[in-house]
Amino acid sequence: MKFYYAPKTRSVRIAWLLEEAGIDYEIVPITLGNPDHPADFLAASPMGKVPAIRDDSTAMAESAAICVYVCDRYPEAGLAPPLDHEDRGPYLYWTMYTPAVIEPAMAEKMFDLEPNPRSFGWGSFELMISTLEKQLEQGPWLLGEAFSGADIITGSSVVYLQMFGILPESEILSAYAKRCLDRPAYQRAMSLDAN
Ligand SMILES: N[C@@H](CCC(=O)N[C@@H](CS)C(=O)NCC(=O)O)C(=O)O
Repeated sequence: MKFYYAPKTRSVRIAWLLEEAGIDYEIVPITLGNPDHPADFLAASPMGKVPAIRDDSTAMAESAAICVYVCDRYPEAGLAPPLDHEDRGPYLYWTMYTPAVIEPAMAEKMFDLEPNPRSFGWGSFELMISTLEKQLEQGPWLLGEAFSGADIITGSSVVYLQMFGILPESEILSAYAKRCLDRPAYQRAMSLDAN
């Protein structure tokens, strides 16, 4: 698998995913802001954004989409409930929670937008946090005892919220971020940034 990567970006999510899944990958370093990206990268990522991958004939970007693809394509990694499992719906919901809810809510917070929970598709920053907190009350993971791809996408976002200093005080969410960071695969993913 080719992994289009840039350090200190959302690429860490996919590095974490590939490390958890035990998939061999070749890093293709991408220089952000370069007006002349390689054609094979742009074919995978039309907006020129990382992370992106190429796996045989499949080329794609968008971290949550990559996560769903990899977990389904490599089921032996055990990172996604099967199609007919009762956790499949919650797994997809919490994987998509990052692009659909957390990231727009982060923009609301960081750019000081007036909250409008009924009109904004992401609800509001506060609602995003309280909904996540409620889901993780039991834990340890979003689906309970089973760690899944949803924790990679949404767990990495909770780590980002903490890094950006906008994670409200929450024992539940801080403990969840720590559980994610403590995973050896996350550590290996982060060590790529150090190289
Ligand atoms: N929704 C995308 C966001 C990707 C994204 O915005 N990546 C940033 C790096 S964190 C990027 O490539 N920015 C470069 C640019 O826009 O030129 C995902 O989750 O994969």
